[in-house]
Amino acid sequence: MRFPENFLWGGAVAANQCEGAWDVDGKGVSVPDVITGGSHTTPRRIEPGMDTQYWYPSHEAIDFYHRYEEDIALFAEMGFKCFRLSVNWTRIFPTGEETEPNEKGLAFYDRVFDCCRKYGMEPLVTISHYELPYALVEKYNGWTDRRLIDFYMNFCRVIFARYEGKVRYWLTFNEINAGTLYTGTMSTTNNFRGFHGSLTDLKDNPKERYQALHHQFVASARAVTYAHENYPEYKMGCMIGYLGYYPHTCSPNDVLAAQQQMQMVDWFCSDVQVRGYYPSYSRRYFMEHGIKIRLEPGDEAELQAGTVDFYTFSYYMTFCVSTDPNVEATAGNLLGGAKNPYLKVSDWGWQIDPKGLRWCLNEIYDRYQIPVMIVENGLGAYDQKSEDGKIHDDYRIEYMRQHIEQMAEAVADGVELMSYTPWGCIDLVSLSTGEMAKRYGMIYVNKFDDGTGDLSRERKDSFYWYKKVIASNGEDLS
Ligand code: BGP
Repeated sequence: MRFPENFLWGGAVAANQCEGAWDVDGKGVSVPDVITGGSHTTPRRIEPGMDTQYWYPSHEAIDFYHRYEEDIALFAEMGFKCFRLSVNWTRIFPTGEETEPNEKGLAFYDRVFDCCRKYGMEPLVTISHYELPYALVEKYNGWTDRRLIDFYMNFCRVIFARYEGKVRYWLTFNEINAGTLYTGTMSTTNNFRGFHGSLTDLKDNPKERYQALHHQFVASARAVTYAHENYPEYKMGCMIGYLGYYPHTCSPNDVLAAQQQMQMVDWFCSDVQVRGYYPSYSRRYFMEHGIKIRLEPGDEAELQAGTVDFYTFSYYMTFCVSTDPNVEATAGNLLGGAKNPYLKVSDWGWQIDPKGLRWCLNEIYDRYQIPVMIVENGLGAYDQKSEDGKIHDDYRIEYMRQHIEQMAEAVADGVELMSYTPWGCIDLVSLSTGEMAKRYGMIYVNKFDDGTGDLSRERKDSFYWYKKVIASNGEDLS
């Protein structure tokens, strides 16, 4: 067997990209609820006015809130052993500051986790996946304010207690390293108080961003320590949006530039969360960029105490790094980079690099020596129905086959890989563009960017293929 016997095959979603029901059963307004839909060519906008001229894709999304039973039954039919999802903070604490949680929100996730358990599926729960009560942006400027650590801990304490016995694996923040990039302002650090307009006009403030990120590190460490002390069966993980960087040429300048990029984008956050302290290279980076992070007494001890049990990451692409400003660029989810002439790109211009996955897995495991999970991977593509009314997504099957082959190689290399949960196992709203047209699913959802569609679900060819892969524990990739 190429994969361990108890390997967790499954799929991944995030609350704000699939649930819809944005104002149902006491739910508050979350950051994604104020972000409009865009496209390949039109940037998304932050428009908290809820202006009817705009389309807000999270409001209905794919209505997982009302259709979770059907969806989880379909996942079970594929044979999922694991389902990664997130808890929407504003279902539990609508503004983030309430002292009592919203019972209807808690009850929803009870139903969802019970449904997973019914099919023997292990829930893997992201506590915060690119969402925050919008009220905390207006009042505190997002994570720049240290008081958010307390609000986050209230949230954690409530969900840890409520879902004991139903959930074992928790991730503190989705792609926490997005906070090292300007795009993190919208998605994770949420320091955009008072702003409305196109995301391309959102001003970057790295000093604020890194301070906000520090608060997330402390929040993550505190949640990990609290979980370890109170729920010994809980396993706590970090989650990194991993972007592999190759030097564009063998010029030492490019090699060093690639190394520095890897340090600050890929390793910095997990070095803090896995090792428990700020890495030495970050000191120079902060000094040279005029960034001074305010640490309170006790922060360092908390970071040291609250290290994670396992490492998880998303993997979509790799880039090249060049010191030549004229090289051709290519697109990405968190950041772009220099184009790699050896790689093909997706419909959205993301470079496809299965072997890069093996390389990343080896780098990660060599560095940390703790279990690793691939919690996102997949191909966003335009799916067209064929004459027979079906989606024959052989391109997606090919993408997954090649990546799973490289996972098997990495396991043979000695990497302790626990799971594979490809992103958007059911079509959902895209993070970067807000589109439905960018589909990742093995299950098609009849929903379109003009708001039409009856939300019905259909199996794509990849559905049957992945079912076979899971049934054979990754042996049959034909
Ligand atoms: C990751 C996010 C996900 C997801 C994915 C695909 O960065 O964690 O939420 O959306 O990227 O990106 P997109 O939806 O932009 O295609």
